[in-house]
Amino acid sequence: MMRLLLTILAASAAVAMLPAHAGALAATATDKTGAMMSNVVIYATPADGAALPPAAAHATASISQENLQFTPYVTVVRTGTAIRFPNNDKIEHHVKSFSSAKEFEYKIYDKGTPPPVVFDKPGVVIVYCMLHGWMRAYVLVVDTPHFNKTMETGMTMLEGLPDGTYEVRAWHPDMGTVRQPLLQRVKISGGVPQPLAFDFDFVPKKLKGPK
Ligand SMILES: [Cu+2]
Repeated sequence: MMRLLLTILAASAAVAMLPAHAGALAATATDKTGAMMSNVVIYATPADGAALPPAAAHATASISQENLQFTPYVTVVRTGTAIRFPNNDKIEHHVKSFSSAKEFEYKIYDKGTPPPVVFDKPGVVIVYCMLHGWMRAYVLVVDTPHFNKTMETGMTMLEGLPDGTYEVRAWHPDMGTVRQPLLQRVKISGGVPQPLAFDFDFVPKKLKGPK
């Protein structure tokens, strides 16, 4: 009986760890022609000053070099995340960023994974390979744990958003560091996912590959 009681207490404690009221956001992104857009980063920050949960102590991500491309093309991380850049090709790459949010460089290397780079400032970081002009990756560093990016379907979900009002931004790599993300305010109050549509006024550039 005692054991059962303890189990019930433990279970209710676990439930109490979750936000009392949490909802979700179902975002879609379309381009100027109405076509669905992938690789759009959607991120939400509390508009009502609500505190964010602390960042994970050792958040990591990975951007690999594979078949003469960076994979994935677009990465979104919370400020403080360490990103590794493994080279899975049999040839050399020279990885470099000139972006003010994070300048770094891995001189020519052809195997293994160099030490990770900690992305400690919010902003857009463009990653180049100095040997292969078409190779490019984008990292958007954001001050919130509530983010995702749209899939081929142009859709994505942000889940586990505590109830409240949010500023939701949508950014595509073609906007670079210059253009501001699209912005909408939305109120989350549990229940069914809140739909939110972002309509961009351009058509994404075609990605370049090895010639
Ligand atoms: Cu390269």
